[in-house]
Amino acid sequence: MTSIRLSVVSTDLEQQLRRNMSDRGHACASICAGLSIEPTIMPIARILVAFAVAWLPFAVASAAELQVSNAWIRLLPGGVPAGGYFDLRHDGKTVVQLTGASSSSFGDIMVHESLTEKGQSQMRHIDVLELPPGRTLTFKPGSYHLMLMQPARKLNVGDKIPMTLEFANGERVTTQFEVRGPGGM
Ligand SMILES: [Cu+2]
Repeated sequence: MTSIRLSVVSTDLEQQLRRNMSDRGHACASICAGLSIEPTIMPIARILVAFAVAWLPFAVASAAELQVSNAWIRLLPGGVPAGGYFDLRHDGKTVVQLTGASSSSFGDIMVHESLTEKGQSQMRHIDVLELPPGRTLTFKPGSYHLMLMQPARKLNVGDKIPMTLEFANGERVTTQFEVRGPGGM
């Protein structure tokens, strides 16, 4: 539970820092896009980072029920929305429901499933994806994927993009997604 509270705190804080920056009338688009923080705000940020690091051992211990691995983004040419893929392992006791994802790097993210119907490949929007205990959910090309739309900036192969998976019980799991080329994997 500690990890949930922690991630919510840091998200709120990031928003607050951004709000502070824009309240003060700074043209901070490029700074915000790079997620760096103005020098005057640094002391607050340092305290918060120290706080987060102090709690890290507890966060890791309690976040173990939901584990994301092999998280990557497939970058496609020509302005096509990128796809987000990962394995989600659930070692908890009850069913969890994945409801969506968010990232400051994308304006809109949807959970989709690719399927072939009558020889036509299509995508279906998914509101809630259930994951029973002891199972691994695999997002991969041709199957479940995160549809990553409205990129905040140009992505490059090798970039690491933080992405937060959101669950119906309020839990949030943030993972770094590695940007790869169309060949992926
Ligand atoms: Cu899609």
